[in-house]
Amino acid sequence: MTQATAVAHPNIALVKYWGKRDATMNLPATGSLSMTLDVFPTTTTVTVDETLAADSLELDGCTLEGTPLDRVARFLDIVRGLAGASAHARVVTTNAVPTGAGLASSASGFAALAVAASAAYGLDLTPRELSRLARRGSGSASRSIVSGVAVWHAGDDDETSFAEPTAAPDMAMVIATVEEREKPVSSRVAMVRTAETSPFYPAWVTSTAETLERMVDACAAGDLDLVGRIAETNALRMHALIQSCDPPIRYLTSASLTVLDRIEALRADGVLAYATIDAGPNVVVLCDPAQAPRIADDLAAVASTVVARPGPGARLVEAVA
Ligand code: 2P0
Repeated sequence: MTQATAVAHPNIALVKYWGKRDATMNLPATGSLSMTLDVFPTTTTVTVDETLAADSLELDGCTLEGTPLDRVARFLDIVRGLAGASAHARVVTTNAVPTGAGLASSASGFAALAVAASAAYGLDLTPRELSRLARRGSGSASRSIVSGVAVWHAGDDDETSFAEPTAAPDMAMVIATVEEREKPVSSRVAMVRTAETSPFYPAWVTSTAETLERMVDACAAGDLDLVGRIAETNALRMHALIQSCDPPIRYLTSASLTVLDRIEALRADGVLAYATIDAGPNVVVLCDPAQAPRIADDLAAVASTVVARPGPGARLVEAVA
């Protein structure tokens, strides 16, 4: 029996991943760029046990079966394939996300699982190999392997599609939660519908490649204002794209728009603040760390707020042979 425990944090994309080129290998249609957070860690322990008849999954004290377990078991199959192993495993995971904060992301989940499972099955993977492995579980998880700001290269194949650190200015994010319910359509399903039905999808794919180049340059130049402008434009483009599906999908609510209005008002007051929004109604404000408390105070009238800073990449915290 071998056991390993890993911790990983969610990440928020400033250039979004929306669309796949290859669903089997989970290769994205475009590259993306994100900041790994220092809040809401996921801790996952994988115990490889020859006596188990099947894989099992426990999340926050509840035993899960069906789709979540199938997804984890398929991921463990990939790890077993790499390790030449056949034993099943017990996966026990806890999320430190306040219930329904909209950040219980598959990114921290599969990043922690990639690190814990590869160690438990005796693999010694490089950060790049871990990022490629995490990508197979969930695309955005490839970025949570990396500390701070990460660029995930779209790549041409499994070997070339991974995330790695990239130079960036110091920044903070104010997470403004306006709603806690589950999203109506999962990202995975919505991405497929977008590619199949939106006439704007080809334009998204070509324009995002160019956006990513400009974002990497703005980050390297340390130009936080330009980073914010590019990020907000990219996020609103993604939502316009998603809304253009047939049947349409709309993640933004009136509460999201209220936060966007306030961010515009803060900017009019000279505060550096730009919005990004994932596949849900909650808004994340990119800002200068010194101004984060002021922005959080302002938004507290309409949302519950948490300030996040760049956080660590996924890491092994314990391994028992
Ligand atoms: C992102 N999102 O870049 C974008 C923005 C949501 C909105 O990555 O199918 O859960 O597991 O590869 O990683 C959510 O997609 O999708 C996501 P899969 P994932 O953060």
